[in-house]
Amino acid sequence: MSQKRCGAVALVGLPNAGKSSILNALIGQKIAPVSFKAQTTRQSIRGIHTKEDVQIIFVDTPGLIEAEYELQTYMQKQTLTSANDVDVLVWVSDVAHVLAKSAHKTLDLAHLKTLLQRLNREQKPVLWVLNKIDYLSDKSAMLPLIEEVARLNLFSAVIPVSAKTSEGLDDLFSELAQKLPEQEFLFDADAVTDTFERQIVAEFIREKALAFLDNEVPYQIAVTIESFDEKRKDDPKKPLVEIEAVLYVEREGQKKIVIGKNGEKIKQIGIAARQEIELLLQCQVMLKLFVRVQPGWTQGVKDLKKLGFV
Ligand SMILES: Nc1nc2c(ncn2[C@@H]2O[C@H](COP(=O)(O)OP(=O)(O)OP(=O)(O)O)[C@@H](O)[C@H]2O)c(=O)[nH]1
Ligand SMILES: [Mg+2]
Repeated sequence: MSQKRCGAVALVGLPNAGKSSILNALIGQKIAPVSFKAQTTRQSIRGIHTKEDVQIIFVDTPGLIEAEYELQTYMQKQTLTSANDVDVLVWVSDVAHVLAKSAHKTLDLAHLKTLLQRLNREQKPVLWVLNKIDYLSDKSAMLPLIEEVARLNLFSAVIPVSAKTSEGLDDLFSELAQKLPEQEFLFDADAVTDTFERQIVAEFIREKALAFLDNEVPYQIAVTIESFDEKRKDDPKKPLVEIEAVLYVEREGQKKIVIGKNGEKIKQIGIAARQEIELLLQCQVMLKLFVRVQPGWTQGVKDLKKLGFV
């Protein structure tokens, strides 16, 4: 029997690079919130993928930014802690972004080096993933860039992928597998995540708030699950999970915006979130959303803890 390999890999990088999308694509199920807006991920979330003799625990992390308020400080700590806890790091970049910058000679490789040093004090192997290659009509456009970066000796491999089409993800998995320690699996072979369903549900609701609300409002929303009633989940006639969640905002004015005229906005968020949650829980869901004001919650450690950022 061949020896099993198992280990943890953190997906790190700038906001919006597609880290959460890659996690979802790798495990074949959506557990991490995704949006076209930056700073979607606030808390690290783990997805597990097992193939033959290899099990990889992927850790999705918040994108790296300069923190300006307490919530962002919390997010950055999540990323640093996750990077410390794993065996291998994957630096994810948006290929279109990187190519545009390198074409204009604004790609700051020294800055990249500094960011990586901050994340990788123990000098673990780092892979560079160029994501969103589905955007490229000519993939050879990446070659000069890959050669330039190879000369820096920062990365043990460069792997072009697309979370959208899954192209390159098998290569990523195989490359990572070689870098993991030989040891028994830490989870069952069919496990997908060890993150609580409640947390994923709260994140899906926040994801829809990001999708349907503009400006700073969605960034000042925290979602808590007040009740998660599974009593009727195994009802053979009509399986149902009943969920009540609260969207916390910072100000009265924001509460009005989230609710919308005649409650239209919150209804829209609720319908979209319910559809996503039903896919996750594989049964019908009754979702009730409430909006409350917690003044300045993004600014204070005490409020953050109260709202589940521990
Ligand atoms: N075309 C294309 N779009 C992608 C791909 N991967 C991600 N996206 C899009 O890029 C945007 C950002 O994706 P996320 O997965 O939320 O990015 P992230 O790196 O987790 O972002 P943060 O959580 O803010 O750090 C979303 O609109 C995704 O749909 C890809 O391979 N191809
Ligand atoms: Mg994310």
